Amino acid sequence: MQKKALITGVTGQDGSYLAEHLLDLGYEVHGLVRRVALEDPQRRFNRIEHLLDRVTLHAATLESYPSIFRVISAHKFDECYHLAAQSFVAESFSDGFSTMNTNINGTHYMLAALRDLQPTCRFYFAGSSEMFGKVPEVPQKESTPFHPRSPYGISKVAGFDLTRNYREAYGMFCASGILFNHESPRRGFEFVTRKITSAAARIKHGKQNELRLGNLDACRDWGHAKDYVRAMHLMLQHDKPEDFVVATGESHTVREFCELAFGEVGLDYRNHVVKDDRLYRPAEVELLVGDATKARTVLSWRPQSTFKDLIREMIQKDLALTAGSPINQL
Ligand code: G4F
Repeated sequence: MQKKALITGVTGQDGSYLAEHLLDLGYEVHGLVRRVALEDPQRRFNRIEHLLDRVTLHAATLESYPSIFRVISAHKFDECYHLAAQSFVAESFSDGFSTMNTNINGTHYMLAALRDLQPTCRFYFAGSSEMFGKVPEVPQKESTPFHPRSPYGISKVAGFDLTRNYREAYGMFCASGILFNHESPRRGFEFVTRKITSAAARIKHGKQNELRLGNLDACRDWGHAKDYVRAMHLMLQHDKPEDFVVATGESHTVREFCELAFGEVGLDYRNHVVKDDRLYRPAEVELLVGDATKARTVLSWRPQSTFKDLIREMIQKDLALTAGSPINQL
């Protein structure tokens, strides 16, 4: 029997890799997208352009329970991957209210609609290492207490708690992935990794002079998004609903990322990166590094891409983009 999956956030980095992965596994893939995206496909669907004839898209928004209810009442899904969110931490400081609204209510609407209409559908919630925030231990694992440091992190803790509550209260198969930072050539330009690789490529091609960054000493555990979507799928194939940390176990500073990325194009980052105090966050998460022992042992999940592979792939794509190559197959 062909399985049917619903992905919220299918047009994003993770959604696009997950859709590809599920299609390769023989799934029928459906995605929730905002109506504005359907009206502007060239810009909004650039990450899933190559999949458009193989996925079914439905107009709905996380702000509207009726729109979600309508889609879930019209189709029977085996698995639901809830990835859509306002995911830029810095933006959550500027507008915490809309981040909370979208991320918390959106998750609650998805869970409530599934409980009422399809309680046997397996549910994946995109939790985040931002939930750990001011970390009480290193590395962080499933049992590490949360201390979020941004409205975004707080909204993800609420989503995590809602997911666990639906599992405990209604016996639904609801699992959360606690995913550490994961990047790729499909990453949005507002996130620091893509900001760095695109700037390095543009500086190399003489299209930009400097790169302004905030905290260069923050440490992150950066993996490849393509590896991380495999973990999401494995979580929903497990015999019981549980939460898993997904991470590489390696942590690097933003400065090291700069050094390697600029090094890839033969430049010294120290000649181009300018520290800008305005880009610091009101409260910073200084150090994240995950212990994915549980995912490794229970799900047999392993990341394939190394930190250097990831940077090289992102730089190559940004060099091609900057040189004016077509953006297909990003
Ligand atoms: O790339 P970032 O914006 O990612 P951040 O805040 O770690 O969050 C990402 O990973 C989370 C998983 O842990 C996800 F849940 C979340 O949705 C998102 O995908 O920033 C990384 C670090 C921060 O410490 C930030 O302060 O880079 C530092 N940084 C320094 N200068 C900068 C900049 N970040 C950005 N975006 N832009 C800067 O100019």
